[in-house]
Amino acid sequence: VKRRRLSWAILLVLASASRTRAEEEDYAPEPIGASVTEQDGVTLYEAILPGDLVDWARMSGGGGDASMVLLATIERDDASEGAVARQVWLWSPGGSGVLSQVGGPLSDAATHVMTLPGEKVGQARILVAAGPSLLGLGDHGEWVEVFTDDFDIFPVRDQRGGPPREELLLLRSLGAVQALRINPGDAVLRTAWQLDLPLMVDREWGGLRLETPPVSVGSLGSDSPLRLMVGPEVQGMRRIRSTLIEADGMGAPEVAETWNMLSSLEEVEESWYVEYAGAPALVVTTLLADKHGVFEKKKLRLFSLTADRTRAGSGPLLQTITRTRNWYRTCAGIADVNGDALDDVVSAQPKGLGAGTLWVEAHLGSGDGRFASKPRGSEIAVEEGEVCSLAMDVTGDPTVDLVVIEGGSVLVFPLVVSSEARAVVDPEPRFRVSFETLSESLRPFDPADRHPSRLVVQGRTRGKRQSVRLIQFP
Ligand SMILES: [Ca+2]
Ligand SMILES: [Ca+2]
Repeated sequence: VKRRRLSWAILLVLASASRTRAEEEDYAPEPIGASVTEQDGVTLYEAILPGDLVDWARMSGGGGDASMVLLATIERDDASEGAVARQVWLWSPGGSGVLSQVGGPLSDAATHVMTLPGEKVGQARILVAAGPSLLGLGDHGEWVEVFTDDFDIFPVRDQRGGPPREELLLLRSLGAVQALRINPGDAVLRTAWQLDLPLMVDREWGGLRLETPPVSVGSLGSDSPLRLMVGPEVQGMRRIRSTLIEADGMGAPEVAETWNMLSSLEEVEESWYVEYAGAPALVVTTLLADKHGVFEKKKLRLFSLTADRTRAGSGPLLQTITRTRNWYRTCAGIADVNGDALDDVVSAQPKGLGAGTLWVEAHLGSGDGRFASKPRGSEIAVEEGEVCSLAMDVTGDPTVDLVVIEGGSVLVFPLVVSSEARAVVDPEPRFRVSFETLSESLRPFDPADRHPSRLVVQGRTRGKRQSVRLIQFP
């Protein structure tokens, strides 16, 4: 780090000597590697990669110290040489941080990395999805196919975008979801169970494209049954189908179809599966389907997901209009902000035509599926706070926090939990962690039952290197 600072210092002197040069020429690419620093009141772990990050996964280690497995492109001088190769890296952020290569180069068919606990305690397997193949490391560090499917394979994340439960490897492919585990007898990957999923037809591209709706894992603790949510699938602009899958142990999972009904012809813009009042629920934002007013504001709805054989669809528990114009993104989550042990719905909404501020609103639940007539609200000065999350607890209290990306900074606003308060968050963030650049991605590093979760963001360094950052808030 010292050497880097020194070289930056030299470069800064050079820069001031020749001010006409473009700023991007002033910084040489930083060395590949890992570092740990204290910055802006947080502990910041950073890995600098030679190529672009494609995917990452958390890997549990012995003693509770988790590592991160990264899949990145390989920097090449000769870009015309066909497919860009990819490389897996193992990053152990603890101590001063170690970044090491795993296995040999992969083709650009490699799109995802995943991990699965190994046979021994503290051991894990690193797996790479490349089209319909799952690759694992052979005895000599070479990538070998350990599993194959009929269609391309994708890992399933939890509903916050974080790591799912660890005992099974959950994979989604076209029209199916399956759970793999390592067979204790011969250490071979076997399918524990497989379920067919609905197929949706997408006509957007002039032809027919078959798609499987998104699959996510519920963020209940490891002592609860595994729950997966498939959807939402909107049918005929009024009804929303979600498929709930519950798997207890290794046996065949139970499947329940749930239906919800929008009160008018609406198009679903954003959706989040949540746990509300101890049961699975769905939050969506919508816009009117028949008229697209330029200044139309997004609608917010909360539905409970209950099995429904009639398929009529239950109406929303909560329906409200946001302060956000139709072209901005919002975020929503569940928390108890008045401390009555009943869940409330919180959402963050970019406000105004230019989204110059963020309106944070809480609807207080009264326990019988109803809500207080008047919501709580706070207006905070966040410029274009579109990339936000209300799904993670990063401060450890363990209420979810409002985490927002504003330019190159991560802002954390813990929710105000009080029976009397009118505000939902304080006007100033408790943390403001600033970087050279930040991508539009906020994901938790730790599983949902761990409080606090560390936060994963990515961006570019001054020397334009790919940087992956793990932020640990005190
Ligand atoms: Ca409450
Ligand atoms: Ca918190």
